[in-house]
Amino acid sequence: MDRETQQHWMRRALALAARAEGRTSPNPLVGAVIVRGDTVVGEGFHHCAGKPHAEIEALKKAGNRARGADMIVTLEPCCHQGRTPPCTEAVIAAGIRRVFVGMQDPNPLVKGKGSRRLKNAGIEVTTGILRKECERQNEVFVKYIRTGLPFVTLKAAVSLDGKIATNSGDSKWITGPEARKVVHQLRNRVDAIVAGSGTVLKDDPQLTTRLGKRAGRNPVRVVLDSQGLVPMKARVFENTDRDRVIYVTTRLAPVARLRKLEKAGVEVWTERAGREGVSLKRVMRRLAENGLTHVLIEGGSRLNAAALKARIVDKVLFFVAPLLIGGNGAVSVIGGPGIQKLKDAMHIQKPTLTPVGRDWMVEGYL
Ligand code: AOF
Ligand code: ZN
Repeated sequence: MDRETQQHWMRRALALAARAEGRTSPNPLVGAVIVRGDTVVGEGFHHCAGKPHAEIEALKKAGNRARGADMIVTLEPCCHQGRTPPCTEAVIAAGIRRVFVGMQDPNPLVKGKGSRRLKNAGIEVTTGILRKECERQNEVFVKYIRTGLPFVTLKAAVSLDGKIATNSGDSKWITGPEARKVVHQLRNRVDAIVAGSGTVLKDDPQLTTRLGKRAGRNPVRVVLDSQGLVPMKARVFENTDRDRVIYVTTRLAPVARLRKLEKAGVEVWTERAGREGVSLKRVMRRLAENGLTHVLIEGGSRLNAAALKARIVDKVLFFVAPLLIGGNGAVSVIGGPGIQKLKDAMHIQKPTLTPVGRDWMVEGYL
């Protein structure tokens, strides 16, 4: 199979995998295609953790036609018994002749061993087809499996002069409807959304996914409130029968209120109170341990500053509106003491700029 054909099928596998975006945590997104000559005889993707892997889905579709065929898969096939049996054995048993892999599995249980197992069984394995695209698609899984921490996206909506509200605190709306819709699409794909007490007290947000008629689901809501200032009636605490809500606080919070919140279906995490409230790193680790591997921070200037300082942020997603707000008292997107020297500024890697309605979306990595 020539390089171009391999890439063609890999693009198909990537597109299949993408269908489950936001639904597979803590597992990866994986797509697989089985071809004979130039016809697809089976294809599949991983739907959610605990369900069959992409390779198994594709093999099921292919049936007998898998014998002697080629498999194109975005991630190295697994060779371990996890929630499901090893894919390598199924691939071998089905008589697949060649396997084209997008990226090596960073999971130490599999890493390199999956491919080796296939090769030892006489299957030809080629790795690295559209590797960059495959790694990008699984950036959340890669971070999680390597560090035990979630992949963190910090989202903000700012004016051209970097403000998130006016002098008097008016913040609705800085960006237009198109940009706000993109935010709801993002909420639909992340596992958890984090806000601090400042934002919850000021804006009383719902932190839900609202995509109109189109189906979506709400991420887990996480409220950081080390001092216990957020009132029971805050909208983030609504619909706990449907959504998981985690309230992270410290011993500084009134115990009676915590019991009340728990009665109302809110999960209360009491963390150690450090000099600057709870340790964000600790909270992130705990979220990952709960299978929440993609976390969206929709904080105010204080949480944004704290998250950047704690170095938990992987990606920034700023919606920039062509507005000038001004005012010394108007809050800007990153609070705290900031830096003294420009050489200490954080550099955004691989920034991209995309127009969204009347606004721009600026994306990049830290
Ligand atoms: C998936 N889907 O399509 C592939 C995965 O606990 P398990 O059995 O679901 O195994 C999860 C691991 O399997 C995962 O961390 C990754 O290393 C490997 N491959 N996982 O969820 C798939 N191919
Ligand atoms: Zn597998």
